[in-house]
Amino acid sequence: MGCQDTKEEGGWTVFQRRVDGTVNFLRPWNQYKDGFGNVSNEYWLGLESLHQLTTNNKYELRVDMEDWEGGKVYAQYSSFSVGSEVEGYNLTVGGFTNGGAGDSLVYHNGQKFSTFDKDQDSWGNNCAAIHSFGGYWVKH
Ligand SMILES: [Ca+2]
Repeated sequence: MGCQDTKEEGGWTVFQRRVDGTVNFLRPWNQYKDGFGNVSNEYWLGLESLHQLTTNNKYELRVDMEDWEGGKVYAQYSSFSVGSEVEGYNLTVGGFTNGGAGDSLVYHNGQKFSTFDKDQDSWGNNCAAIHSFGGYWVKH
């Protein structure tokens, strides 16, 4: 991907894109830290880059989703930042606007980032490992 590249789309920096399943998102911690995938298709920017971006500038977060019939919804947050590695790359979001997608992030606000090989969720087990998703900010 050129792991540190970001793609500007209408003033937005795209840090995750999932389109067609061609990229495997079930990856270990170090790849979520550094980034992976292809910037022109499916990719993850990387936690360290997200931390640097959101530390140096104010960011909003917008999550766009489109179904197979072309229906589009989004969720938007007026503030978004990711903490340092020492802080577990914890998530901070605020100011939710519902564009039809609902709010799936406030519940996880403040949580550290977890992957199957690095359990930082606040649950007794490792949510990312048990449910076999890639990395995310998960409370439970
Ligand atoms: Ca845990």
